[in-house]
Amino acid sequence: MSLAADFGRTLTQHVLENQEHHPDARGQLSALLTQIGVAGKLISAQVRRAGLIEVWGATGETNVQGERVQKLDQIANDTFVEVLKRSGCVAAMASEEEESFIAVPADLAGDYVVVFDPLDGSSNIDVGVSIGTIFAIYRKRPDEAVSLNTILRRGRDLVAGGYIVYGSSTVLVYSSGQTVDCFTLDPSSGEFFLTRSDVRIPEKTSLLSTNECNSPYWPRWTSKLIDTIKSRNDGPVREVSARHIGSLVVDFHRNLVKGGLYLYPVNRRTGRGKLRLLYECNPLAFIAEVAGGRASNGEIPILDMVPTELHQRCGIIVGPKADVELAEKMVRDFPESDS
Ligand code: AHM
Ligand code: MG
Repeated sequence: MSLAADFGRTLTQHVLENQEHHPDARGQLSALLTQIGVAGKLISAQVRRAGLIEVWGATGETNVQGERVQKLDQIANDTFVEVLKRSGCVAAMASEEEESFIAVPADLAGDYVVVFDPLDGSSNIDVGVSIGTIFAIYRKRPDEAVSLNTILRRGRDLVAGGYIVYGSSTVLVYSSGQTVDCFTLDPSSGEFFLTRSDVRIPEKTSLLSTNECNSPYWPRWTSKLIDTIKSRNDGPVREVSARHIGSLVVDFHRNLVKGGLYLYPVNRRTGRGKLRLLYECNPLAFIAEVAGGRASNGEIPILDMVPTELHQRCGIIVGPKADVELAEKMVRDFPESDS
């Protein structure tokens, strides 16, 4: 990974220069990625005003410009939907905030299908803690009439994926399969500039991210894995530390850069996971794999899961390859049937 190696290169330049290396390159994917950058800037501007929006919302639903106040996750959703619709590049989309998928009217429809979580980390919105948008892009199958099956695709079919973190700075990360690259928004010029290129996830786990208060609901293997990782601190130097923000996309981004393992296993009592396969797990699994890491539901790679419902949830372990493989081994070694 090189830090700021090409500082000065904008997102648009980078997307256009990369298009010739992409098997799917026809210009529309580049236009779409650029428009996602535009949506990110619009949402970022609203996120920076979040506390004010909340105050205006609480005092009569009208802000100082006389506009109706909406919740931030609604604003983010509407912004993403509108920008994608008008891009001319999208045939269908699905959002974590929408009950059903959206088919784009024929006169505006393009070649791609986009799935997204417009604002991940809902519990952190009102308290000024970092949140983000997650997205993933498929190419629509030729001549396919848009239906639920247009959206229910394996992550392995993705042509691009990424996210935007609204943190101490606004960072857009994307990959179209070759490299993972990060762009930071310069608020004064309104441009995303390349700040990290060809990010590779460190091979060693130095951070552990999980909601440990869920341990009573964890499957057996989870505590065994965490004990094993913590036992690496038996030597004189601390090898692993805990970091958990509670916004998946932000936890993921920090782990990608610094080398962290994120876990949100299924609840052993309900048999259900919390995180959504299409909008959260697949895009991050795609980025993790391109960056040399791994993402698994404990049995198979996340990207190989075949979705059967739009809002399907699953368990996830994502991070450095060796420790995700260790988790998969623990899933095999400590089956629930033995408990
Ligand atoms: P959201 O999409 O409604 O924000 O829910 C997903 C979020 C993740 O960002 C986060 O990691 C997780 O839920 C936290 O859940 P919990 O409070 O159960 O630990
Ligand atoms: Mg989410």
